[in-house]
Amino acid sequence: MKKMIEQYSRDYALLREAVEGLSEEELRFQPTPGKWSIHQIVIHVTDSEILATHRMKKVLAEEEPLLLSFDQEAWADNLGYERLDREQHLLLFQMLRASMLPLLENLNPEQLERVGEYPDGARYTFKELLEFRVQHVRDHLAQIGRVRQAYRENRV
Ligand code: NI
Repeated sequence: MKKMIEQYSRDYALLREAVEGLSEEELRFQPTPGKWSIHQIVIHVTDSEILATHRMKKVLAEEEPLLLSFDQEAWADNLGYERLDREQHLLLFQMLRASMLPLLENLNPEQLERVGEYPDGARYTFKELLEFRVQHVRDHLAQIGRVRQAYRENRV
């Protein structure tokens, strides 16, 4: 659990590192029409974190609460991710993660096993929701790597 919390608290630095020093052209590059740019990925990661932080708090605070997911493509399309401020979203991600640390550092084993349920009946423990958070950033860091590769190939 200690390792999981360490990873959780390191993700902001990894995300920051992944975009640091890239040109605006590279950050805005879309590998194919409809595929997210690195800029859009950063906004998505933060929006996802807002909702997931809410879910994690619900599971800790309420008895088997209802969990809701979001239509990520609709959010990216209809909220004008292009126009949103990347720096603000990076800082928001940092604050969301940092604000959860006092909770995470004081969890007892029973709290880790608390459960929330999605409308389709899928049930997840707090521990699983936390693991998904670390995995989510890992997946999108890999995606950022692939977009950078496509950008380099596109330029030659
Ligand atoms: Ni995602």
